[in-house]
Amino acid sequence: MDQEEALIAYQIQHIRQVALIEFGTPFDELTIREKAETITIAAREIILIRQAATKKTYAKEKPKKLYYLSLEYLPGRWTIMNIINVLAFENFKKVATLMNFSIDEIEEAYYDPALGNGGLGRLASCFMDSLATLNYPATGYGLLYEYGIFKQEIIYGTQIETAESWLDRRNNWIRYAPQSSAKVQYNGELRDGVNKVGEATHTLVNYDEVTAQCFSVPMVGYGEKGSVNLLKLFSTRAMAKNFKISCFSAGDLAAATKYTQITSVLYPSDAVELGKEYRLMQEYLLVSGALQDLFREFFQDYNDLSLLKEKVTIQLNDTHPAIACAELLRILVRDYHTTIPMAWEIATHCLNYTNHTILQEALEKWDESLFRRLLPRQMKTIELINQFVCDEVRKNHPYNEDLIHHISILQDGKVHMARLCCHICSKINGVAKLHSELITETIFKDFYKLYPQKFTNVTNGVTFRRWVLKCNPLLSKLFDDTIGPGWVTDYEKFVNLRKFSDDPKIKQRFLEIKESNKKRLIHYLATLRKEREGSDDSLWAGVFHTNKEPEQGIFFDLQIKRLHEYKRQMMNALHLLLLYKEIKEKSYTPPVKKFTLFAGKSAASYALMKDLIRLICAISRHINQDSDVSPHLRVIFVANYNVSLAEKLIPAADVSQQISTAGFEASGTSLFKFCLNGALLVGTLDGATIELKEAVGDDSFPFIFGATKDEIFHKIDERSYKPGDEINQHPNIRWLIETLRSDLLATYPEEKEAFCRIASYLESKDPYFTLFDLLSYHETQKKCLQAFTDRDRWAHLCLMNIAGIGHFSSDRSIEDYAKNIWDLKKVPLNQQILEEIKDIFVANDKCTIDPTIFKK
Ligand code: F58
Repeated sequence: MDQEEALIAYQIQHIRQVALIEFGTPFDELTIREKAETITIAAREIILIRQAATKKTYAKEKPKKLYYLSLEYLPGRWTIMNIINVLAFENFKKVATLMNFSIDEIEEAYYDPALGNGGLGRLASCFMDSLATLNYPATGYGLLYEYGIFKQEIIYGTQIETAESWLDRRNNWIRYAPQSSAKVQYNGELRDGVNKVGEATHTLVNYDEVTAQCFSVPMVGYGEKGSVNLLKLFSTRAMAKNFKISCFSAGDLAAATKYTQITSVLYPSDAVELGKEYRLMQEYLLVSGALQDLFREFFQDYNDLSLLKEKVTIQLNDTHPAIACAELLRILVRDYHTTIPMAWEIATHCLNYTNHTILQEALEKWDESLFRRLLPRQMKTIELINQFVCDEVRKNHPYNEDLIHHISILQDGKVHMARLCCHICSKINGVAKLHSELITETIFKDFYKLYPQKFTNVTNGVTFRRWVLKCNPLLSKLFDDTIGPGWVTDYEKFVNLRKFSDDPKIKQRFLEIKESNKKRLIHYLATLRKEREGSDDSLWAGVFHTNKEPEQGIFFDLQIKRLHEYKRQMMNALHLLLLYKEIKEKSYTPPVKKFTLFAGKSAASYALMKDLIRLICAISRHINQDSDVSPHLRVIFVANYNVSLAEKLIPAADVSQQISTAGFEASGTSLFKFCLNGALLVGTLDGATIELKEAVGDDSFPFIFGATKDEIFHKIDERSYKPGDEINQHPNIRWLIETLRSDLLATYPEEKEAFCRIASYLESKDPYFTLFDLLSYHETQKKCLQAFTDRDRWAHLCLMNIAGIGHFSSDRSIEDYAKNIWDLKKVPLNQQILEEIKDIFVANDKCTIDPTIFKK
């Protein structure tokens, strides 16, 4: 038996052993779910070894550490990704064959961790991957929501939200971490006091105390040298102390479970008072838990608080954890007896803030009264901070109360969280160049005047490990064979793909890979339908096929992202209606068959976007059933978009739609995943598209259209945009509005009402310039179909696009943060420590290898 065979034999035996220990049943007799758990537990061994070695390495080196605070993560499934990251996947495939299980089934056995809404949460997860891969000492903090983002079902074209109980089944990657659990106080009254150096302090009495139990998940870096950092998630659920039995005895179950419920749901609706209170409770739970853990770790290594500045950096992912700005100051003065100037010095050095949007409605503001009642100490601290910063500003800008009005953290009965961040944080970054510029000109204009040195940019990126290595093995192999396998961790290698963009064999191979990914996707969608509806007929009616075999050469056009007005799925829907009209009237015949696929969730309370889902589904139904149009065009809406679905959709795309109103998409991140998987971008000059275009080169980026940010902002400032003018000037647009109000698409009254609402909205407001950009969009889409017919040129363009993607690896983003914001150094995993820990495992391993294993 050679070394590789011995390893495989060991792994098989290990899996069999785990099956017996965990389930008391031989592996072959387990259910798929049990098999998946068994494999997870077996795979965990090497990861726990690396985790222990990482911890010991950090303990030895005592490096500066990053504490990343985010209310959201969207990690995607862990098991297969982790196996890939520890370089065990090739062997694992052989194990799967020998043990007769399907890797896909194992992957599907777990639910997606549903801990985030969209881009912001997914970005946090890409960053966790890169931090571990690049050996940066970092811990992520978040919440373990019982019900994460809702599960979306589409029933008769309507979005129905159901609770996603992703944690129902146990997940073996999540482990209780009692040493990081924390006590968190809410409500109560303040008693004045002084600390040991005479600074005024406030002590809380008569408060409610909640235990935040901590659970940790290994964040597994890629490759032989990857570190294993931790993601620590707090939960209040299963803690007996959090259940107020006295309230229960008095007949008030709601009061009894008030604190066990804090982490029940991801961002509960903020439309009602209770919702707001829960959200604020969640935010403080995370902040308090994380900061307590941070100090615990710090005092394990040091006893001098003046070192905190050198040893700790904290990143706030949006303002959701902004209370940390007040809490860090408060803890330093109240619990660690620093002077206020020293606390200020530390906090303003350690904290940093990333902004993800310029949308006013997304900037967090809390009612002062609620804040004061729930978090009296933090409110007191904010008042002191505000007094201080306003005094300072008044000193430097006398008689300028207008400025104070704009920068005061407390204004009009609200606590402005972004303003708190701007005053306290050391660095404030946007997520793409355009966005970082825009925040200094719009929402943070006054702060930019006060603190220009704080503002910087870090353009987003995505991890190439999940977003091509895992989800697109065929294309990954093509990269191995062209630019060499180093691309997985060396994003700069991608430029070398330019050399292959004119190589006929490579182009042909690229096209074949795309075709095969499309086929794989269609088969997957068909099985989904079958599972949900008992029959896959409706799916096959929705896609191009011959006898339930996907047709070849179809153009796949994807728009997959959260539904929002500014993302303008509406414009895509209207474009499809126009296309329908032209095909029906025979004024235009698409040069290639086009398959448009939408996916994305709408916030439960976002009525207009729920109407839009109805519209897209109605358009889909109408087009797919029309015998004149459906031979050329098909449209489907795929329910319940999440990370795992994205992994299946993106490798099959020919183009992606990045068509936001210029200026409103801070960055976007799916554009990078599409590009990496060889899809071209149809879009506006917005967010990171501008930088991607620059990196790829204009000639290879031909499908840009629409108004620029300057045009849009000019029109907004002048209030000069009148959607009615578009309707009057363009018969096609008029036709669209009339069609929405007609009986063409609607099949029942609710649909008719929804489409009429959309028509009125477009006609009277159209705040995101849908009608304004629509016609140039429509033409660009047609140009795109035409371009697709030249297969050779298309393949060349795709390869040129991939060659430009390197810069948009989250590894590069993390290097930028490390250098420009965190001043963080890499700490390579100590190989001697790793070997020592491995030895302990081997010495205690009772598993003997059965030499006949390959013969059975
Ligand atoms: C997104 N924001 C941006 N927010 O929209 C996107 O352009 C950017 O690429 C991405 O962040 C990463 O920087 C985003 O996802 C949310 O999901 C918020 C969650 C909390 C409520 C408001 C939306």
